[in-house]
Amino acid sequence: MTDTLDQLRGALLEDVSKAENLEALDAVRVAALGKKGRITAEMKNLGGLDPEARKQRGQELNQLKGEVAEAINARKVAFEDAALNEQLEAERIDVSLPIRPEEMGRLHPISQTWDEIVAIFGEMGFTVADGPEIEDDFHNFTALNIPAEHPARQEHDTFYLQGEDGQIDYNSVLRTHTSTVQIRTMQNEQPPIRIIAPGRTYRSDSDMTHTPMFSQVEALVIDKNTHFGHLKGCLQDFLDAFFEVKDLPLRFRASYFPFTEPSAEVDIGCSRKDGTLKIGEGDDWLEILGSGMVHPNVIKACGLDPEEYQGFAFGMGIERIAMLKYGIPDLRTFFDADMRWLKHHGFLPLEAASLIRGLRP
Ligand code: 2U9
Repeated sequence: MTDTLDQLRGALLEDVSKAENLEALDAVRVAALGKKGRITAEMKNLGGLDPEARKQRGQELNQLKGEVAEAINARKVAFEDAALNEQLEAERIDVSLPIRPEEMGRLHPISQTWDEIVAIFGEMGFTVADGPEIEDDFHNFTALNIPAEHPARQEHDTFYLQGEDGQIDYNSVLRTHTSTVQIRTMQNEQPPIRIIAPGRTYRSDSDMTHTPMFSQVEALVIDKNTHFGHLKGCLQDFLDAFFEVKDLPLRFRASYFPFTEPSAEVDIGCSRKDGTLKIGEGDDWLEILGSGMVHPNVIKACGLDPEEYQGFAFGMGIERIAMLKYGIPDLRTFFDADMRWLKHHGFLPLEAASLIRGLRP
């Protein structure tokens, strides 16, 4: 190779190494290898040489062309790598930073407790049943063995709706319990039945411990051989899971409800020391729910044969058990829509209740 070609090589490789960015590098490429480039010009001169010299010079030029192209490409890759690294550095994300706006929202303790109840009973093989909040007299009272003039009707402090004539319509009530849902289920489905009915209920009652609207969950199991032992086992399993206490002490006290016979109120073991309630320890008792074997009249009213089918039912207030589990002292605060209260007592959405992940520790 002649000195001139060596000089050309030296000059071009220097240009390549001096190019400061992709644009400058491309200019070097055009100046060397483009249509009017220096190597291209040398190629064009080959025609004037004799064959032997042309062959020799052609080979040298091709080699030079390859070397320069390779140098340009290597520098290009280096620029691209540097640009990518710069971009990655600029867009670095600190994954350990806490999320911001999403953390603001809270699940209301009633929603959380409701979800927990559904998760536990779901795991036990119950399905969730739903029904209307405006009911007729039959589903709210008569089918539940509460006939007209029965004192329980007064006790329920029922909200009646107004008829078209402006008078009270005694056949149109805001349901006073979710038992209406169980009645509808028994009317429409064949046993075995295993459902829970969580829902809003209404009673014209308002003081420290009562609000006109409150949430209830009731359960119903109907089959051919269901007995009180099943009720006991079911309540033990549910209450153990809900209060997260193994073998939570339970006490059944004989009671009376028109829709169950026999009926029992259920207490759980607790201690009350220095005004602090602890569930599952101590030798005090706390009433938690009502229960019993479904009254034969109720089974009959739903079109089933009480000689063939029997079962158990129970009901509890969701606000009440939420207050006990989460130490919320005042029932009425559930309905104040106070954001500070919700921030304190509410739950992060990502802590949604599930038995698979375990209820809250
Ligand atoms: C059907 C048959 C029987 C559901 C029952 C109770 C006892 C009970 C109260 C607890 C507190 C309501 O929220 S509360 O005020 N409930 O004491 N509930 S037995 O019995 C039924 C339900 C449906 C067809």
